[in-house]
Amino acid sequence: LNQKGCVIWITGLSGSGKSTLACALSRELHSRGKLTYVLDGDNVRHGLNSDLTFKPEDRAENIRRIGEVAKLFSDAGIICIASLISPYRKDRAACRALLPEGDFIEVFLDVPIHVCEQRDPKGLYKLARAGKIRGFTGIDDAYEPPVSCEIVLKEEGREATPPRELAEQVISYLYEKGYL
Ligand code: GGZ
Repeated sequence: LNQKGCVIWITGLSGSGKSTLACALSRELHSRGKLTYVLDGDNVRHGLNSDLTFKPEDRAENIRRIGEVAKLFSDAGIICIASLISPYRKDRAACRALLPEGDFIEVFLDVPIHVCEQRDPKGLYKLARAGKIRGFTGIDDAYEPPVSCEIVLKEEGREATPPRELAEQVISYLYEKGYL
């Protein structure tokens, strides 16, 4: 296997498009003959992390475990794409610290909350506004945006940027840094 592993860590609000981007990125990399693995918060919470809730200490543990698993994939030479809200800076920093310099690539999917709320694909914002979900990220739980990260993908307009275009920006970065 002629491939160096790394972790592409996608952080952002619920509804920002993290899972969609992870999937698009994975496809693009496969089409270039690269081996990838996607660790999606929402999916991993059904299995490995099914014992965890959304209270801050459980989110921290969710992020910690996904960070550790991502490191294993990266060690094995696989490009691991982690997509989870990972709202707290300290937890993301701890995952970064597990990897050799440069191998943790933090991607901030920067979509304003009003846009995420308009999309509301699962109706969760609506439930959170109605007080039926407590501690929802961006409503009554914090999201701490990265202060310095490798890639910022900013979406402002009403029209969502096609995921392939967002994925291409990450791919360019990977070329630049010699991962592709
Ligand atoms: C935020 C929540 C919550 C609360 C359920 N806050 O957009 P989704 O639905 O499909 O993805 C979200 C997912 C968040 O899981 P993560 O593992 O990514 O979060 S974290 O990194 O903070 O551990 C959302 C849904 O679960 N969801 N309750 N209270 N998102």
